[in-house]
Amino acid sequence: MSPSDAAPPPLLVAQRDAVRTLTLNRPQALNSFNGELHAALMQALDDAAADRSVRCVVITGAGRGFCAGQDLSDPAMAAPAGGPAEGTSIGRLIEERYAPLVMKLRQFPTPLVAAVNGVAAGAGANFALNCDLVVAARSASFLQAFSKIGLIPDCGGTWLLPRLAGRGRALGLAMLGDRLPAEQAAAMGLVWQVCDDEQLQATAAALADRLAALPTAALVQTRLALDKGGQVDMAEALAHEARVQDELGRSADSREAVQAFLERRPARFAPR
Ligand code: LHQ
Repeated sequence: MSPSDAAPPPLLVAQRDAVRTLTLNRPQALNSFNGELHAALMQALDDAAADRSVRCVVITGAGRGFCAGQDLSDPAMAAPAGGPAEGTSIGRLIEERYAPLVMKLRQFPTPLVAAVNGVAAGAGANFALNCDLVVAARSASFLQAFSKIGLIPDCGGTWLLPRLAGRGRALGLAMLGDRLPAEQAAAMGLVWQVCDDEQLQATAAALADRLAALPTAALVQTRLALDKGGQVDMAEALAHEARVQDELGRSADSREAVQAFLERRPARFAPR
């Protein structure tokens, strides 16, 4: 077999300055998740997390789609009809693949930008929405495809959608499973920014550069604190803010930033 006969890698990894870009690369199946893509993505996220030169990760898709969720032709999808709820292969698939992926994203040690280049469906939509900032091409769309195949939103959708869009809109999106165009997704609060299709990668790169230039630990603690703030009462949120602020306030990043402000110069942050 010549090298040109080899199957293309399911995920492309590129680095520019402090920004690592991961491109889902199964365009023939709208970058839906099979076992190989899932494993490559988990490994690439671990690699980026371990590489201290990486200060922001951008996730995008090759071809005309972002990600169509679970690959429905994957043999792992063949759950026994009417079988026991516990231990079916679909339940295992979620526990073994999607839940660890979502937890990795929510706890990721750098900011995450989703550059949604086309349709994001099912777990693919909620995968994008689990990133910190979502930039979408104007022609992109979001689709809670689950109800149409007799399932509920997964990949964290049941937690995310009511928080991002409110209960009423979450129910409309999840029950009807309509294609939500990027502009409407932005109006509902799911998406940070919509741009012209040809500007998507440049827009995501500019956003990633801005995030990479900020103190990474503060950005990550911001995500964690906002997620916590949505679940605790004010007293607990205030206590958490005091604890984290105390820790961050003593960090080299914060000290350097304050000093740079006083000296009217740009801050120089050490690798994270
Ligand atoms: C696909 C897929 C796909 C395989 C397009 N699989 N080939 C997790 C774990 C366990 C259980 C279940 O749930 C989950 C989470 C989930 O993600 S469930 C939801 C799974 N995703 C879907 O139900 C979406 C299925 N896809 C679609 O509805 C459409 O393809 C959308 C609306 C995304 C795009 O429509 P079109 O732009 O018209 O494209 P297309 O349908 O023609 O698709 C293009 C190709 O991609 C086509 O292959 P072909 O060989 O005919 O060109 C599709 O078969 C393939 N493809 N999604 N999920």
